Amino acid sequence: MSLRASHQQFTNILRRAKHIVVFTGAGVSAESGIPTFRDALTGLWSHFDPSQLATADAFRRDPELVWGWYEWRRMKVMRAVPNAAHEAIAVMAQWVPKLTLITQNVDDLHERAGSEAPIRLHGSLFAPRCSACQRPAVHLEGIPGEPEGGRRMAPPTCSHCGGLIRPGVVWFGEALPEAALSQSFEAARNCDVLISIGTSSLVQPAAEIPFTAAQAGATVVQVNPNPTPLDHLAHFNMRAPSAQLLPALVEETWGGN
Ligand code: BV8
Ligand code: ZN
Repeated sequence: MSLRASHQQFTNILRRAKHIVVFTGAGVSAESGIPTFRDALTGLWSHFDPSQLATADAFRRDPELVWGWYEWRRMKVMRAVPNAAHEAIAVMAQWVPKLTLITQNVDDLHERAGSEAPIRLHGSLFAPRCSACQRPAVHLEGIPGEPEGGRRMAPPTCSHCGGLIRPGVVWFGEALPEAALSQSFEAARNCDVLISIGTSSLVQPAAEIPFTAAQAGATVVQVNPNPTPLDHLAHFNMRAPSAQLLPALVEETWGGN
């Protein structure tokens, strides 16, 4: 099939879709300047392996190092702005009868671009809670400065029980929120199209979601400049950065009419 014909076929599939799932990973925020998980973390954290820092064990062993890392990441997100990919996803939701946004990211750039209530599989940098009694906590106002000494910062303590406040994210080895997980697999089983954007498709159980959609008969589209384990399954592989590709895709599919 010529590239043109497959392109035509592709935009027709999107235009006819009743339910599209958009499934995002760190790559969708890369063009907002937020380092992805697999990029060597920049600057202060370049000699740390994220999967060694993003664990309850690391927080128990060195709460100040782990809290400082998350405050540094939260600061980067607060100083960032949503990019054209986040915005195109929010616009797409206005054209599609039903769009379910599922994100693995812990930043708030989808919401700040206008997407409503994304399903959050791995929590949020903006929902700290007590590591002992689990009560929600609030961050101090304003943007945290570069964590003291560039890497350590004492976590606040819970006003109720004195426990250490932890980031509201799902760490490696922790269970994902049950509701988010079941809603995500339900959407994957019932959608016409699943668009996977900016994820290395390595972290489980999230990485299972596009496979579930394909098994249920959905058309799977991948947007990623690099190869991933999803390559052999995706019906359409768009080898491009999402902030470049998505606005053009939305314009071409829905903009003209
Ligand atoms: C669980 C929150 C069980 C924290 C995250 C084998 C050995 C050891 C462990 C396991 C194993 N098999 C499975 C596991 C379990 C583990 C896992 O999957 N490990 C992997 C590494 C093998 N999973 C877990 O531990 C999960 N929990 O299994 O619990 C359980 C059950 C019941 C009861 C108790 C326990 C929990 C996983 C969640 C971990 N938390 N985040 C934080 O953020 O600090 S995961 C973290 O990595 C991110 O949230 C993200 O979701 C995830 C994956 O990263 P991606 O989003 O894909 O980003 P990545 O950097 O990898 O890739 C970016 C992509 O973007 C690249 O492909 C790149 O090419 C592309 N890109 C770059 N620029 C652009 C772009 N794309 C488009 N445009 C661009 N411009
Ligand atoms: Zn507490």
